[in-house]
Amino acid sequence: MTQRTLVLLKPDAVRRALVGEIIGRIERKAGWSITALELRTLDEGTLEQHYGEHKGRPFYEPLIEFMASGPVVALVVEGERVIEGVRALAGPTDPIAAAPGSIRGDFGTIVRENLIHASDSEESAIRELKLFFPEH
Ligand code: RTP
Ligand code: MG
Repeated sequence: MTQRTLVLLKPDAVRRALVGEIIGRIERKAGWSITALELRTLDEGTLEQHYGEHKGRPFYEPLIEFMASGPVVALVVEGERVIEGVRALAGPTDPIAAAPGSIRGDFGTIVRENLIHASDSEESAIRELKLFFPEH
């Protein structure tokens, strides 16, 4: 089942120069390919749409502020079961709970600054790809 997913390398990944390391892990997965990639600073409107499901939660405001604090790398990854696959490479949300070998487990610090976003379902992927790469 070929899928597409939206991946964001969060501002901490860019600041800590982990972009190459993280993209390398995605590229090494056989059969997956990167079909769009861009460095961009996200505005609050885009972030409010992207993380709208969390509005009202205590971590929402600091999350939006963090995600707007510097450029992110946005990419589209295409391949076999890539939605589930990139989530598995990333590891669980909380880096402390994430196993070594996963991106968050190897490099994550605190739960908010966990380096990577990846769409969590087909519905999310469709919505997020439209938001970030409408022309794609
Ligand atoms: P993401 O949406 O960024 O891919 O991450 P996720 O699915 O693993 O986690 P989610 O529950 O959707 O949370 C979105 C992002 O909000 C930050 N967060 N902070 N308690 C906290 O301080 C807290 N909880 C979540 C993280 O950056 C998380 O990835
Ligand atoms: Mg999420």
